Amino acid sequence: MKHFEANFDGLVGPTHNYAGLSFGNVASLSNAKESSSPRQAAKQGLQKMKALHDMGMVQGVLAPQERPDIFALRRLGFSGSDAKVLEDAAKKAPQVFRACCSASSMWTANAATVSPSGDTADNKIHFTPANLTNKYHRSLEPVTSGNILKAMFNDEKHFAHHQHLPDNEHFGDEGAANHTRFCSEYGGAGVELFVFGRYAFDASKPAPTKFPARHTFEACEAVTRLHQLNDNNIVYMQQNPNVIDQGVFHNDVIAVGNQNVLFYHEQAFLNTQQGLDEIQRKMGDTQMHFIKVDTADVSVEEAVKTYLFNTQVITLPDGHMAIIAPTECEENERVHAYLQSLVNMNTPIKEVKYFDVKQSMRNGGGPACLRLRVAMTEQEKNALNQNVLMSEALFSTLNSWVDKHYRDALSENDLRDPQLLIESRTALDELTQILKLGSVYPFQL
Ligand code: SUG
Repeated sequence: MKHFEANFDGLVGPTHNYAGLSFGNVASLSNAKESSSPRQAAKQGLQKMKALHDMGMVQGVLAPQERPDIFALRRLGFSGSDAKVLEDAAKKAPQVFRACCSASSMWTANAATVSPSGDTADNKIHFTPANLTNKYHRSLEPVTSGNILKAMFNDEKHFAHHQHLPDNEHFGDEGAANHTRFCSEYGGAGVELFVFGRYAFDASKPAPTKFPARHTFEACEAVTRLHQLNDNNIVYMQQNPNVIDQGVFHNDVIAVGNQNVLFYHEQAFLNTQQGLDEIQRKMGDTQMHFIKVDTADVSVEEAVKTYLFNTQVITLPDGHMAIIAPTECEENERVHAYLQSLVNMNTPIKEVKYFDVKQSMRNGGGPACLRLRVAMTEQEKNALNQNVLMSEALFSTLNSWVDKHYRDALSENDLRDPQLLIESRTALDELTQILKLGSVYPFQL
C-alpha cells in the first residue's frame, strides 16, 4: 500500500491586506496599514505549491474565502445595498470592517485538525474545522472552511467531517498549527501531539500574562474524542506561557514535526522532558529524533522574526527529509548558519530549500502556516476531488486566474471599494468551477 503526506496550501485571496488584526502576532502588528500585493502574494504561494509538486510531493490547493464578508457585516447591523454596507461599516466601525476584509483563510494550518485513517477507530480520515474564536476576523472562517473541505474530501467511505467546536473561548481551537503527528509510516498508526496554550476550566494553571493563549486543553480533548483516537496515540503538551508572551501565538512558530522527527526550540514547551518521553514511549520501536535548538544558538526573538520553526519538514519520495524555509531564514546570519549545520547533523533532515513568501510573512504566516497536511493512502487520494491537486495545467490555469482577477496593490482605502467585492466574488465563482467545488460560499448559496 502506497501512503504519503499531502499538503493542501491556502490560495491567497483577492483582499490580502495588512490590517494589524492579530494582537500577540508580532508581524501582523508591526506591518499594520502597509500596502499589500494580493497578486504577488497569491503567486508566491503558487510557486511554493508548484515546487513541492515538482519535488514529487502530493500537493493540493485550498480555496480562499469570500471577503469582504458582507454577511458578517449585515449580522452586525449594517444594511442596504452591498455598497452601502461597505461604506457605512468602513466609516462607522473601521476596525470591525477591516476584520471582515481579511484574507486570513490563506493560513490553512488553521483551517482544521486532521487525523489520518491509521489513527482513528473507524479508519476514516477525520476533519474538524478550527473555530478560531480568539480573533474575530478568523472566527469568520470555520463554516466556509468546512464547506470547502467537504467539497474536496467528498467521499463518506473515507472521510469524516465534524462541525467546528462551540464558538466560545473555552474551546478555542486553532487547528493543525498546534497539532503534529509522528509515525514510522504515513499509512500506519501514529502518535498525535496536541499542543495547547492554557486550561480553560482551571484558572490556577500556568497561562501567559501579556498575549492571549488562543488554544485550550479542553478543545484538544474534544477533538481527540470526535476523531475517535485512543489514549495510546495521543500526547498533550502545553506551550511555555513565556514564549506566547514573546509572540509565539501558535506552536508551529516554535516547533515542527514529521514522521520520527521533532524539531523544536528548547523553550517551546512546559514539562518538555516528560512530553518527549511519552512520545517516545508511545512510538514504541520507532526511534524518535528530537532536534532541540538552544537559546544560545537561536533566541526566541530570532525564531519569531525568521520563522525557523514555521518550516515544513517533508519526506521526499526517495526517503530523505528536506526543510522548506522562508527566505527570512537565509537572510539572518545566525539562523542560516544553524540550518547549514542542521543538514550535516546525524538526523533524517538532509537539505534546506528557501522560498519567498514575504507577502504572507508580513502578516505572521510562514511556509508551514500556509499548508494543511493530510497523511493518506493512494486509495484515499484517489477518493478525493482530483481537481484540487496541483499539476502543470492547474498551475498555469491558476496563474492566469490570478492575473485576470487580482490587484497588484491594495491599501486600506481600497477595501471599501464596491468594485473589489464584485471582483472578489467573480474570481471565487470562477475558482469553484476550476476546482469543481460546487457552491461553497455564502454568496453562492
Ligand atoms: O492568525 N495573521 C494570522 C497568521 C496565522 C499564521 N498561522 C500559523 N502560525 N499556523 C493569525 O494571526 C494577520 C491579519 C492582519 O493583521 O491583517 C493574521 O490574521
